[in-house]
Amino acid sequence: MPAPTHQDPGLLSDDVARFIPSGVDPSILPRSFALVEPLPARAPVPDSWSVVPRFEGSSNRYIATIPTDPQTSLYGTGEVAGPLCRNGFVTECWAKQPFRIEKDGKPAPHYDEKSKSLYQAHPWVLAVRGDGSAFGVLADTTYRLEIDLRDGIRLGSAQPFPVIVIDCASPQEVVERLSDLTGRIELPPRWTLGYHQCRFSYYPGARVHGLAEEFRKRRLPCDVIWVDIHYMDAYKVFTFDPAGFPDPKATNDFLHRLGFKSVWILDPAVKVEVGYSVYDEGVAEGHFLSDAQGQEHHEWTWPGDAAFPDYTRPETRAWWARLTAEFLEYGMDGVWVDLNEPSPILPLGAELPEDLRHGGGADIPPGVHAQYHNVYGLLMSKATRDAMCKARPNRRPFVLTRSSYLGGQRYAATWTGDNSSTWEHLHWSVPMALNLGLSGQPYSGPDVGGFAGTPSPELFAHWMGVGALLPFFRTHNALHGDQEPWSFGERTEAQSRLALARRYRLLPYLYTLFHDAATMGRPVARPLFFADPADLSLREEDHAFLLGGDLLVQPQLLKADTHAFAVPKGHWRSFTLAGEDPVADPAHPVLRLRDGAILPVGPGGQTSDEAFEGPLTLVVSLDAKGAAVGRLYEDAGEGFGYLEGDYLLTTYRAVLKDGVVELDVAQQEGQRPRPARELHVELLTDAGVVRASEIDGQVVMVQRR
Ligand code: NBV
Repeated sequence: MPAPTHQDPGLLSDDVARFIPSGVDPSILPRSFALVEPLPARAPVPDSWSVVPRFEGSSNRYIATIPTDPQTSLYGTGEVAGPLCRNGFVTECWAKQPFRIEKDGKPAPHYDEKSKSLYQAHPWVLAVRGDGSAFGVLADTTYRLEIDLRDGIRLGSAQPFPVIVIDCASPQEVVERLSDLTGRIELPPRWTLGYHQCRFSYYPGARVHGLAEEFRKRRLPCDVIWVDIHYMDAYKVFTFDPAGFPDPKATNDFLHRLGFKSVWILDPAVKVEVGYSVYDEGVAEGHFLSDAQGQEHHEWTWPGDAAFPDYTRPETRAWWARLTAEFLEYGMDGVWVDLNEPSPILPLGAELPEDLRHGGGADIPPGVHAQYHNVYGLLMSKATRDAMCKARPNRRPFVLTRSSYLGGQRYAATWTGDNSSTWEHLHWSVPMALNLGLSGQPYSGPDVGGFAGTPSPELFAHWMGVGALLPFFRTHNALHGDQEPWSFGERTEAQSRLALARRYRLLPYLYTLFHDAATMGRPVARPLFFADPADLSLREEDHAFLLGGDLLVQPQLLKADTHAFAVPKGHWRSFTLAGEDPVADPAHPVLRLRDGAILPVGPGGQTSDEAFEGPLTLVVSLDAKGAAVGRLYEDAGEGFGYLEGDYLLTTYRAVLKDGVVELDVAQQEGQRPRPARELHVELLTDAGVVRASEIDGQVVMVQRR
């Protein structure tokens, strides 16, 4: 018989409890990296607490099980390919660069729904019961952990681990409570919400300039150009290729003049080369991981034999931050940190030995790589983010990381790694972003068009269509064919232009959602079941999704798409944004607005700055009672003035009274002056859109307070 569960006196708040396996001394449990701060228990867990894990095992296998009934749907587990609903799946929390052996016998990056581990580790499950109430289970360990969801929830690891349970009336509340525990994103610089163009790699610098000019010439909105590893001198981190990128500052200046921002990549691995200052400093100051015998450990990566910084050491994080701050002097606006699972390159799939030694320091105890592997990316992200804040105290940091861990949203946004140019991967773009959002990371997106391979024009157009409506919107590809919006001919370019126009018009709403993510931990892209958690028919819908609470997105994600969308109760009126070609094109998701909602829409533009200037349109969909409400968050888009009150959060309200729709500001918060701008109102009715002046001869009254 397994030992009975010992209930640690562990009520952390009214709806959060921590459990520790019996016989395990809590003081030997490793430090938590998921939690923002250690959480002392307030009181014993009450007898009425319903979700109690059952612990079993000892010595080298620790199991915690939580039975679930057949109506309970399981989600989360972080970055996973395949369907949104995770019942029946097994995930291994172990950050890993996935690959497969191709027909030619060579390994290539690849993942699919059978991949148990991807680049990030989120030891977290969200369970939604039949009645719509929900609980979440957090295994508070950084060690390798198996999450088996084939029959209830079964968590297994070689090390003992505490389990934190959050139990609430709805999945939304569970996700918000999770963000109280593991932190929220910082409000990102507004430009990062625009379109990003990337490839492996735009080389040389002149090509980067040409690319930027092409976007402006073709009038395709774009905010950010990305610079991948070929800018480095022989792939040595913090160096520049003298032939291709002799003057990186000039490249950044050029981009800035055209209204672009730039993000440049950094890899953790440092080439072993005496005379290369980064390596020499690393050796002299003891920054690299060593083996059990104390020998510096090397792996084969892009630059050849390389050593790996030990980010558990505060001195190493400070060293990395100093190098990054110096790098930023060339004018990069953001930093992309890659390969930080960490992944050697050859042989593909190789991993750092689990017995490597991490030095730790301050609040991180020394330990083996088995303990710190899963937080390598999180600690690298933190060091990089800290560097950005220190180097530019008046600018918001932007870091994109490939590897991360539960809570990593505190330091960086993420993307879903090396996907492929297939319809299947287009589909997974949606559930992957949704499950990341349900795991605390609201800021993610796929490589639009697919990283490996070249998409057909049709696939690229569909990917642009849906990518424009996911939180992070970046096209990226490997060393294959071109993947710019104009690379697939005129029709695809026009489709891409429309996808971009939608994104840029929706930016005010999206930015409001990012504000909600930063302040309340609400995901930006949300599963459809958030609209009605007790409606079982919505649980497996993973083509359609919600942006915020009001906008329903119905994309065509498969080539021959026969998907029948589940739709929440209520009246979700479809609409097009003014200026859109109303001819239905399956590359563009159908947009529907919830009845009772007001959607703030901007004028669009070539850059995100333009998209926040000029007229504001409020798209109104009245509910059966003739009322609607919507919110708009505005601030400077950059800097930290918003923390001192320089923002404006407006709640607009529309009410139908005697045939007149009256619209006013129901509430406002913040001290930022209301911009003087035209306000347009569009009322969605069952007969179509009516603009303010046309509403049946009646007038829309806009009252400002
Ligand atoms: O830096 C090159 C690539 C990058 O483009 C990609 O997005 C990362 O996921 N990087 C991986 C290293 C090499 C991959 C084959």
